[in-house]
Amino acid sequence: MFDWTRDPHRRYNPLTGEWVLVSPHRAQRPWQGQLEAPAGDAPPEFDPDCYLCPGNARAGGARNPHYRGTFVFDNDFAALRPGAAPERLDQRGLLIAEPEPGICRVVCFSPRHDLTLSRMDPASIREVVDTWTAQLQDLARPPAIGYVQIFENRGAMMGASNPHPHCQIWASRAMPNEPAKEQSAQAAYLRQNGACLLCDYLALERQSAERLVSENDSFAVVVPFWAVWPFETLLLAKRHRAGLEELDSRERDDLAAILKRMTTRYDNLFRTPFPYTMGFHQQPAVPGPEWHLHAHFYPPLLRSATIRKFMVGYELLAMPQRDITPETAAARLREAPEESLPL
Ligand code: H2U
Ligand code: ZN
Repeated sequence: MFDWTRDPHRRYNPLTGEWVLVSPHRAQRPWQGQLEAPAGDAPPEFDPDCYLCPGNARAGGARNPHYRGTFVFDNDFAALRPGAAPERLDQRGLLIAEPEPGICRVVCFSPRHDLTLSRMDPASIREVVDTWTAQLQDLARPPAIGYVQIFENRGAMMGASNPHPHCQIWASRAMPNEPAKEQSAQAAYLRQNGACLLCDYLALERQSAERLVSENDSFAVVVPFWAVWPFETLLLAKRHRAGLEELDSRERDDLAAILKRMTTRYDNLFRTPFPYTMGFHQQPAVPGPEWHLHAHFYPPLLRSATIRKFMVGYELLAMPQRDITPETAAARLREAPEESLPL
C-alpha cells in the first residue's frame, strides 16, 4: 500500500504548473550541515546608525523626517528607474531584450527600530496595510506600470540589510515571472471551470483542515499542499478579492490581525525572530477577473533557529524537494502559540 506520509511522491502546484518532490522518509536523516550563529542582542528602539530610523541620514544624502507612523521613500538604489521607455523588443535571434521602466520604494512600518510585524500593535499594522493600499493606488497606473510587487525580506538570513521593520515595493511595466505564471494558471482555471482557482482551493483546505494554520473572518493561512519551503504558508482572502484595494475596512483590520498572529507563530516555532520573505500577489494594473488576492511566506528555516534549508543541488538542477510533509509543518505551526513569548 502506498503511504503518502512515508513514501516519495511529487505534488503539483496549480498556481505555477510546477511540481515539488516530497520525500517524507528522509525527515529523520542525520544532519551535519552548516550551523549558523543565532542573532545577537535585541536591537535598540532607536539606532543612530540606521538609515531607516526617523531623523537619520540615508545613503545619497537625503534625511528621513521625524515620522511617527509609516514612512515611504523612493529607494536610493532603485533596481528600476521611472520613464516612458519605448515599447521596443530588441530581438537578434535568440538574444531578446526590452527596456524596463519602473519605480522602487521602501516602506518603513514603524519609527521603532526594534519592532517587527509580530511585535507591532494591530492598529499600527493596520496603518501598514493602508499604506500598502495607497501605494498600490498611486503606482498601478497603466501603461507605465503593469504590476506592483510588495515584499518584505526579514532577517539577515534572507539578505535583509537592516533589522528596522520595513518592506520594499517594486513597480514594473512588465508582469514579473512569478505573478505571470499565477495569472495564466488562474485564467486557465477560470476558463475551464467557471470558478476561481484559489476560492476552490481554500474550500478544499477548510474542509479537511489538515493544512490549515490560522484563520479569522476574512483570511485563512495554510501550508499549501505543494509547499516547497519547510514552513512555507499561503495567506488567502476568504472572499473573492482581486487585490488589497478591494478590501473593506473590516477586512483590512482582519489582515492586520492575521499578519500579527502568523508572524508571532513563526517567531514562536523556533523561539527566534523568524526570517522570511513574504509578499502579496494580486491583480495587475490592468485587472482581470481571475485574480484572487493572496500572500506567500517563504521562510528558510528547517529545524531550528540556525538550521536552514538550502535550495541547491537537485533543486537548482531538477526540481524542488522537501522532507517534512506540508501536513507535518502545518501541525507544527498550529502548535506554536499565537501570543507573543519572550524570545
Ligand atoms: P532590504 O533590507 O530588503 O535590502 O531593503 C532595504 C532597501 O533600502 C534596499 O533596497 C534601500 C536599499 O537599496 N536603501 C535606501 O534606499 N537608502 C539607504 O540609505 C540605504 C538602503
Ligand atoms: Zn532604524
